[in-house]
Amino acid sequence: MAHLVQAVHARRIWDSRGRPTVEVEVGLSNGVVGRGVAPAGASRGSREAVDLRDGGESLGGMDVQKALHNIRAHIAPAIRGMPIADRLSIDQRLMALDPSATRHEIGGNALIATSFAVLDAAARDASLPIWKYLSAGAEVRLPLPEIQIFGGGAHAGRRVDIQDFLVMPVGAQSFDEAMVMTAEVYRTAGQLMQEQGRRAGVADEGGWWPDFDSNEQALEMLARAITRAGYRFDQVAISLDIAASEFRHGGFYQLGLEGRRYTTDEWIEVLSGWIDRYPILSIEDPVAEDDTPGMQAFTQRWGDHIQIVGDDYLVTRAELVNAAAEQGACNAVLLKPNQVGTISETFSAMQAANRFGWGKVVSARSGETEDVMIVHLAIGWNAGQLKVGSFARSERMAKWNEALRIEEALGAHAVYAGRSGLPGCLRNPGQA
Ligand code: 2PG
Ligand code: MG
Repeated sequence: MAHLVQAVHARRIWDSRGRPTVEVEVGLSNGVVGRGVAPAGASRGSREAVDLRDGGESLGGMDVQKALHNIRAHIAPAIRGMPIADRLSIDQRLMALDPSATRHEIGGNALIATSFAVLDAAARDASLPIWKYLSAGAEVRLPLPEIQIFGGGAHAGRRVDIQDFLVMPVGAQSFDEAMVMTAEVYRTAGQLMQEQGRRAGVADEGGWWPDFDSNEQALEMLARAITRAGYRFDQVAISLDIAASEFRHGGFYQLGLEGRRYTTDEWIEVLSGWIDRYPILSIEDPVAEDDTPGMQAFTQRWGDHIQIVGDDYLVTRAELVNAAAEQGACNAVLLKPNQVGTISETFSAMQAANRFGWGKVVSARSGETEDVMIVHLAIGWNAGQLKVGSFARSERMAKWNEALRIEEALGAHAVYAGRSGLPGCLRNPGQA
């Protein structure tokens, strides 16, 4: 018998920054309940689905009562009575409630929390873990993780301009070993900061607070931490999220820390120098979301050597992935479900990336909860890469730990993506 959506319950909960967010529970006619939680970004692309917030004085304007109201008044009646097995139709009904790209009427937070809850309920109804429900028997791999060691940009009061200094354990043999390598590098980086009198707590996603005199100094410190932890750069490589939309003003890339401003061409020269000097294997949003010529020039120069990920630039939308591929911009997509609104649309963006042989990085947001849905998406869809912030704070660790449990459940069938999670034909950073 088909089990139907019977009840949709919305509540306010709190995220890792202590801000309100939306949680939804979807109850089925057979008593099964699925849950979903909306994450929240701090460095947001202007084309993203919006988090509907109440504005006004209370809670800094960030309360979510309007989004909760929309779930109760509009979403619940629209999906009640639909068969849970027909998840795509439910997502389509959600999309039809607010067809605008930015979902500003109904709220991207209301949509994604519901879409997540529906998937959770469908998997529970099938008595399967979400990753297994999604994979439907197809090949899965444990993702290559990207783990933040220093946080910056919008996640650290703009103490440095670059947002994420991350590592990728490309040379690990298993996800378990990848976590060991990460733990060693994270700990060593903390020790180095301590030795230099620069250890000052952590940023929003758990990476060490970036007390540096220049952006490049953070890169030097990261490379040193990898080496001191006992790894070669073909085992643990560097990845950067520049989040460049955040510091492009008036047509210039303006580095606050260094008091310098650059044209697009000059900025690409700065990044190229870093790629020449450090074992960088991936760069996200090297230029701003509206700098298409810059993204094309950067991809032309580096697209055969490193992964170039579009986050603000692509906002998890299939049509933007298609357009970028046609223009020769980017060779990988960041997949953040709340950036677009529903799981189905996130999947479409991934399928578009698949058609071009691009890399796919499933990503959490800087504002998170203990929810681990994102890990199941990365594994169940065989995306190859996963980014959920640093190696501290439980909203991050919950996700790495969930991947370890899934690796164990897969037993002898577990395959760690490692380097194969990246697009093909990149350079060997060991020779950088
Ligand atoms: C990003 C994310 C995660 P935010 O830019 O990739 O690091 O940040 O969620 O603030 O957009
Ligand atoms: Mg980003």
